[in-house]
Amino acid sequence: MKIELFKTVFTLKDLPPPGKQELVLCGRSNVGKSSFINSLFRVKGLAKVSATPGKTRSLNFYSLEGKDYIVDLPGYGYAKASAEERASWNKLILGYLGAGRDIRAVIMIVDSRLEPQKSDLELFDFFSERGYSSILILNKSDKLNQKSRAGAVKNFASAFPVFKQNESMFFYSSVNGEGRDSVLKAIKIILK
Ligand SMILES: Nc1nc2c(ncn2[C@@H]2O[C@H](COP(=O)(O)OP(=O)(O)O)[C@@H](O)[C@H]2O)c(=O)[nH]1
Ligand SMILES: [Mg+2]
Repeated sequence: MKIELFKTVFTLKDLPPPGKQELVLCGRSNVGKSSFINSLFRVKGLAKVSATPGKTRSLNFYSLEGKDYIVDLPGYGYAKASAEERASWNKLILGYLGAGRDIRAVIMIVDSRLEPQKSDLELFDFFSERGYSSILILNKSDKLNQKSRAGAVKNFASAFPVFKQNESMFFYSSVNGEGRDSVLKAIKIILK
């Protein structure tokens, strides 16, 4: 699938007009959202991979096949975020969600090496309370051994019972390509 950066949006008045199908990409800062985009679509350097968490404060609209959008949200709830920063995240995201757009699903990325974090649960609740369906990406799976992989399945399945492994919950690694085919397939089903 062909992808390119279409627009970087810092304020709501700069949102591109609605009408296209959109997939929302979210997760905590540093969880690997940019690497996910680059590896999924095999475009090096399309999304900037960052060493310092919490830098992106924009909505990045990527145009997929010239027709749909993948929208990369600013990282959510990183440890040092102030109340003010959280409020500005909320304002931007709520404004975006309330703008009458055709949002098909939310792709939520988590770090599979960690137990589900409070901010992962908050983020999931934020979208599910508003009626969005999600896919869960258990990222950085290249870092797991067999035992920690089994632990991750157990922990995430119990924290997020709505997800089914290999249907709506996938191990993923931008390093070794695990999960790429399955996630692309899931995306193609969502975007008609
Ligand atoms: N081992 C491993 N590291 C990853 C993976 N994905 C991202 N990273 C690393 O995690 C850090 C944050 O990645 P980035 O894509 O910028 O995260 P973002 O802040 O969510 O956009 C970088 O050092 C990446 O190299 C992965 O699948 N495996
Ligand atoms: Mg990023």
